[in-house]
Parts: sequence; C-alpha cells; structure tokens
Amino acid sequence: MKIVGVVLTPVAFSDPPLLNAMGVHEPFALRSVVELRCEDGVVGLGESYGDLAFLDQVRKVLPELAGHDVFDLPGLRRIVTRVLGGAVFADEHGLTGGFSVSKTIASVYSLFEVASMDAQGHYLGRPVVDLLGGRARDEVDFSAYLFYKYGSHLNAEQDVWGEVLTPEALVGEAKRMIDRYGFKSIKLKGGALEPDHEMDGIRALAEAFPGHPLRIDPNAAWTVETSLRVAKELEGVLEYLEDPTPGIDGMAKVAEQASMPLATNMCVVRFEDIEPAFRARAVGVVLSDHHFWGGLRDTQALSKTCEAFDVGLSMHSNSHLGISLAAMVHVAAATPHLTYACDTHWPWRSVDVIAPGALEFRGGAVAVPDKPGLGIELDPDALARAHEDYVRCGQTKRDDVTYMRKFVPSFEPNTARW
Ligand code: GKR
Ligand code: MG
Repeated sequence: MKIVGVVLTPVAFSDPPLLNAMGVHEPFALRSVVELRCEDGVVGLGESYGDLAFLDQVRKVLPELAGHDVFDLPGLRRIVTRVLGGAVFADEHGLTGGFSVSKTIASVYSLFEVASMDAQGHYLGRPVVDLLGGRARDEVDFSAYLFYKYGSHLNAEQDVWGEVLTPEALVGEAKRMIDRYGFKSIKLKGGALEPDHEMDGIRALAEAFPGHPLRIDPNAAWTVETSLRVAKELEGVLEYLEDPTPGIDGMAKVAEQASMPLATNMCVVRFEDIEPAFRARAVGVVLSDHHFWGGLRDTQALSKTCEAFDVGLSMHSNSHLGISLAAMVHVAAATPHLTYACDTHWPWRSVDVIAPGALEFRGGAVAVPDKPGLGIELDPDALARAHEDYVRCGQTKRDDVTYMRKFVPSFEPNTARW
C-alpha cells in the first residue's frame, strides 16, 4: 500500500509549570503530528517532538516518501538514513541523554514507523499490537508521574494543581492524580529541590500510599556521593532510583553500593550504549521510549536484549498527546519483558488531538484498543486549534532553563550540582 501524501502539523498544548533539574516547563509543550495518506484512503498517524530542530530533520524526509510502500519498513529506514546522513538533532533540554546521528535517525524513523504501522493496521483490519506479535497483556499499567511545581505560569492565574513545593502538597498532588486515574505506582521527578527535601517528599508518599512502588528521578542532578547517601537513606523505600548521577561511570559507582536497581533514560539511549553500560553493571532497568529508540519494533528488540542480560525494562515519557499514548500502549502490550509500570505525562495535559474515548485509564492502566491500527481517530478541529496555538505561542524549542531564569534570574541547571 503506497504513500500518496504526507501532512506534518506542528502543535502546541498548554503545560503547567513543572520543575526539573533543567528549570521549569514553559506554558506550551510542542509536538508534531504526521498523517501518512495512502492509497485507498487509508491514513496512518504518528506523533513525536515538536522542536524546530527536529521538524527540520523530518521535513527533509517528507518529499522522499511518496510512492513508498508502508509495509516496507527496512526501506523506510534506508530512506531516513540516506536523507539524514550525518545530521544531528540536538534537543536543548538535555533530559534524555546526549544526541547523535544514530539517535536522530532512530527518532525520525520512529515517527514514520508508527504512522506506517497504523496504516498497515487499518489496511488489514487489525490492531497494531497484533502486527507486533500479539498481546502479552490486555492492559498496560502506568505510574502517577508527580512533579514539584509552581502554582502558576508568569503573569498567569493559579492552575488547577496549585503550587507543589512541600511534602504535604506533593501528597495532595498524588492523591488527586491517583483518585482520578487509579495509578498503583508513583514516580517523582526530582532534581528540582534540595535532595533532603525530595527525600522527605518520598517518605511522605511512602506513608500516604503504602504498597505503592515508588521511584525518584533527579535527571542526574546529584553527585555520586549524594546519590549513595540517598540510596542508603531510601533503602527499602524505592522500587528503583532513576538517573541519580550523570554518565555510565558515575552510575556504575552508585550501582555498586545501592541496594535498589538504578534505572536510566539518560546514559543508555541507543543500542551502542548497551555494551558499555551493561558491562559496567551501571543500570538494572532501562527506560524504553519508542520516540528515540527507533520505533515500536526496536523497542521490542531493546526489551529482548535487556531480558537476555537480566536487566529490567520500564518506559520513559515526555509531554505527549494521545497518538503517542496509543503507540506506547500497543508496544507495551506486545512486549512480554516490560517489568515495571510505564511513565506518562498524560495527566498534565488538558487537550488532545484525538477524538475522546479510545484511551481510558482504569486502575492506573489503559486497555489495549481493539480497533484497527492504533485504534484512535484524529479530531481535525482539535488538531487545527493545537496548530493555531503552536503558531500563536511562538515557541520553537523546549527551553526550561531560559524560562526558569524569568522566575529565578541566577538559576543554573542542576546537573550533578548536589
Ligand atoms: O517532563 O520535565 C520533564 C521530564 O524531566 C522529562 O523531560 C524527562 O525526559 O520524564 C523524563 C525522564 O524520565 O527523565
Ligand atoms: Mg528519567
């Protein structure tokens, strides 16, 4: 089934002022939506990053896709590799590890692979999970992804979540999220406040939600020494400790003494990172993310590799909309070795580009859609509104650091500062 046209739409959606080691989320998060228009009126959907640097790479590939068969995924990868050559898309937020030629190719390929598989599913009348080998599970567990946050954006009214800078407010945020979505595990984005303050937050969560596995992810904001202190103090409390410190060597030093596994979406972000990281025993859990690991099928390959080395697999997220959530659900359902609840930023967004109802959270899990393809439909009016927001907001990249300096002029990113 041949591609006859491709529409790429950059979109923006409002995002609360969430804190992390690099600063604070800007008023809008950016994404890209791709529609692969195929013969017989079939359309395949994909979603990925919306930074201009990424869109520039994607745009180079678009003219090469006409006439390509959506079932020819190796051919798709060859096109992306040929067109992008030595290009590197460098994200500015730095929260998903370094960028490289192979990661750039994997990221751009992934956008079109997902859309191709959605189109394949529509053509065959089967859900994407079936095209990936079938269901290892009928529903996919997600974790409550908590953030410290400011109460409002600059010059704006307080948002519905309010300010969250204390353990009490953090428990309130978790309660609100768990009441609404039923999450059974909890992840705290750390690296925003002093480590002792964040440990108090974790202890408050452990007390308020007994039996809920807990994780903290400071995005490499801590030194090896601080990471070891946190690991010691939170022994028996954390399910895993995510990216406490930068680099494979630093992670290996922490892993050697920490009692809980270390997880990462920063020091193992490409297949080339696996050998040195696993050899150094730096990580016990890899956070997959089809957006930069080369799509849905490469995510399954990552899972198999982790299984062979007795390393766990979880799933990373960034601010995203429903097309990405659908893709995450299908690949997670088709991946037997996925040993932890997946991350999602879903609760933080308030609009979407897909028609409502296809993806619902019950008991913290999303049932795998039965309908063909990803099982979702684009809402053209919502897409148009999100594109207008993209044009109106004027943001062209994610830049948490510069925005943070409007709140705290002397702010410096926290990477390994504590
Ligand atoms: O949304 O601020 C955020 C997160 O910090 C995100 O950008 C990270 O990539 O969630 C991610 C993570 O697990 O590191
Ligand atoms: Mg992380």
